[in-house]
Amino acid sequence: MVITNAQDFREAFVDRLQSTFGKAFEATTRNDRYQALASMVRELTLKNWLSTNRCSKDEGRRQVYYFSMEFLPGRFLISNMLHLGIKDIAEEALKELGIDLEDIAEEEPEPAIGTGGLGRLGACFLDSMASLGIMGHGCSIRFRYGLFKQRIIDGHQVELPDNWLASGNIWEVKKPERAVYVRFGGHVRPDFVYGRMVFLHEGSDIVRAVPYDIPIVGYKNKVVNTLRLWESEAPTKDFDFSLFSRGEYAAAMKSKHDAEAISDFLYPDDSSPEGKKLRLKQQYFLVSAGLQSILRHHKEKYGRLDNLHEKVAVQINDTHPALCIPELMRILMDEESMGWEQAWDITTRTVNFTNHTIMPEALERWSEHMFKNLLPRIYMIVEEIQRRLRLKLEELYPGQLDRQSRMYILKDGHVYMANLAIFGSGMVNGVAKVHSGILKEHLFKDFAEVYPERFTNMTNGITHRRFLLKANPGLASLITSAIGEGWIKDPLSLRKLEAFSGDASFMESLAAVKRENKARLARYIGSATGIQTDPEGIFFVHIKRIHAYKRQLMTALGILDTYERIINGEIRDITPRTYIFAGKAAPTYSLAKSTIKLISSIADRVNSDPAVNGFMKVLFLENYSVSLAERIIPAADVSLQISTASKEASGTGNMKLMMNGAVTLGTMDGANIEIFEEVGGENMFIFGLDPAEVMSLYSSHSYRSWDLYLEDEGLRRTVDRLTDGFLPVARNEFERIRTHLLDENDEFLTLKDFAAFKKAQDAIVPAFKDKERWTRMSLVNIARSGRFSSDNTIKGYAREIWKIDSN
Ligand code: NBG
Repeated sequence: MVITNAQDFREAFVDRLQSTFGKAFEATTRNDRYQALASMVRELTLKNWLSTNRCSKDEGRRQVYYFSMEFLPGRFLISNMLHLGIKDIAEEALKELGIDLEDIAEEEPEPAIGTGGLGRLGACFLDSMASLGIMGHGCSIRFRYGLFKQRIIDGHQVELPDNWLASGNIWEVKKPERAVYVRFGGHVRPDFVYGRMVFLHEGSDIVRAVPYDIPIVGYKNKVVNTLRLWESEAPTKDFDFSLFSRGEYAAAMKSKHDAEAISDFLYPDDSSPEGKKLRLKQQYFLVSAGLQSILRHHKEKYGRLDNLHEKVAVQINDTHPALCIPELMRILMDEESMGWEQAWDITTRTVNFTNHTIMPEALERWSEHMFKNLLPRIYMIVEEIQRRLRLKLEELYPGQLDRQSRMYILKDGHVYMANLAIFGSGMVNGVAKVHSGILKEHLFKDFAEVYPERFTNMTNGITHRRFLLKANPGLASLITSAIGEGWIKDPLSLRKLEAFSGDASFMESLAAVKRENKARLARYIGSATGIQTDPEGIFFVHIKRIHAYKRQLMTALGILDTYERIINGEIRDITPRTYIFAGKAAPTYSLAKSTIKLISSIADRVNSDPAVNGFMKVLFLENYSVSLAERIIPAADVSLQISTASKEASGTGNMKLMMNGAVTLGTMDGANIEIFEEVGGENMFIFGLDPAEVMSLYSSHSYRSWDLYLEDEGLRRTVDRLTDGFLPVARNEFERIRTHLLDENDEFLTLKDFAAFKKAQDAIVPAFKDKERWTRMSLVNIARSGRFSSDNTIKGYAREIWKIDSN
């Protein structure tokens, strides 16, 4: 298929449609059209995929493998078309046929294999690696249901299974011939073979891991990398026939079911021992399957493993894949007969670790008992790693047992995954300057003293190709008309836009693009929720996972307060304001789920009050996803990034919104601090405690939220509104939130920062009304966002951590 113009494309498309579905063009459905188009794009992709694989074979370049429990790639169709350079002609061809590309793209089921920032970052990195010509691949699990689908029913989050693979996935290629086997349970028997000690793993349950590869297309460079997702199966494929023929049907089906359960759900509920065991099984499954296939590939190519660290870099993301360390040791020693010293040297030069949060999730640990039963050989290796760690620490800090034990991997009946990850990695990094600083000075302080050279920072980034070029075509073409298309390959050149701040017609067009994007979002909101919003007003956007530290609660209380001040006549300015929320709460996280209900209740009250609803609207858009983000972000005026300082490792939504010209209302936290360095206080609204203040407040134990509540009348009124019948719900509905704020002493300092938040929010209205000033702020944000392209971040990883060229 050679396509050079719209006419060729149209003919090929109609031909494909008819030959696939055997229907007249007019009779084909939206889904038929999606399938036909996607199959054409896939065909073009596969050709490049083949040549990339060949070329990497020939050149022997170092391959990067990015292990992550989650990836959130979003839909592939339009992005792949853009990267192949065929979007414009395809769009034109489809238009001639009366088909809207954006419309049929909606047919693509969105991969539900991630929850938030960690997964989306992985996807941005894959995009940048491919676009920069780095041989970098993703490694994860093909979760059949992944994360839940969110519905909001009567204001409550309801979780439904997301069967995203129900009608197949056109982008994946199943590779059964590359399947590998992963062992669980059983026992290990040491033996001597030709005078050498070997470890025989007996009586274990075997699970078959089958890879499904998804092509990751580089931007107009013919490079196609791979996202490899593993699916678990029973080794016999169907069920254990010997059990079945003995009449043990239940047992036969159970082993099939147990094997398949590994790749059923992302982050299964781990409040029970069974749930914990399943999570640990998933982690080992991912790591073992991934490494076996990497090593097999490496051996096929080089016939040896002693050069593994020169040709392979493994990046482990959060501690979920930290078992890469003992598993690589196992393969090198048990299967390749390498000695401990050499295997350890290779492992620590191959593996690197990124931490993505300082929340308790960062400190994953497993019961030693469960770990040992499920992974007996890996446990032995971890024991030996611990023994060597202890010897090293005793040498460094003789007799200082407290200090030593803080770094232990095995202690008090648990396996500490972060300690394993740090001790077994070459480099350890956080994801923004402040976060990496906190890792070094607080969370991982002891290790940073032992290995200062190991710790570094890599500030996160986002792909400007998906979040600007694809998501905001109006802005992208305005930028290209002003500075040419060089910014797509060199995002730092967005800086050139600043020269246009005095160009009235450019600035007018910039404001017009934003207005159009807002009008488009308003139409979508109207059709999805029936609520009318005013695109002339301010669009406040707070979109991300719902979590107490991200303080959606503060935004909600702020709306409640503004609303009351308007109806009391304290605020007379009736500039229209629309507050847009989206995000999922973990199914077992009751405070976060109450926050969703609170936002919905405030929405019910405000949106139905004729005194304000002509100019004030509150919305919670359900089922936040990459696609929904792509819809909302281009239309945002104000980006809410208001986490409790020190808690948000980086944030990447802040970067996506900035790049689309939204102005940040935020705290000095995560990458907001670096955004501040770029744009300065004149181009964003900063408020509240900074990380050092928060940490000293915590350590001094001097904060009492009750005192604040009693002292500040305005604050008291707002908090009381939760439970005094003001909202259209039962009075005890938000008791949980009130308890969190007062009796539990407001862990995330929402009340403490509230006055500063109100002030900053109030300052936004006059700034917005000064159209020239606002458009200039917006331009500065866009122009200085290039630093936050994941291309930059990946160049940093390539240079400092993986030690490869990224041309
Ligand atoms: C998230 C952090 C974000 C950060 C992303 C990507 C997890 C566990 N962590 O602040 O909360 O931007 O990781 O690094 O999703």
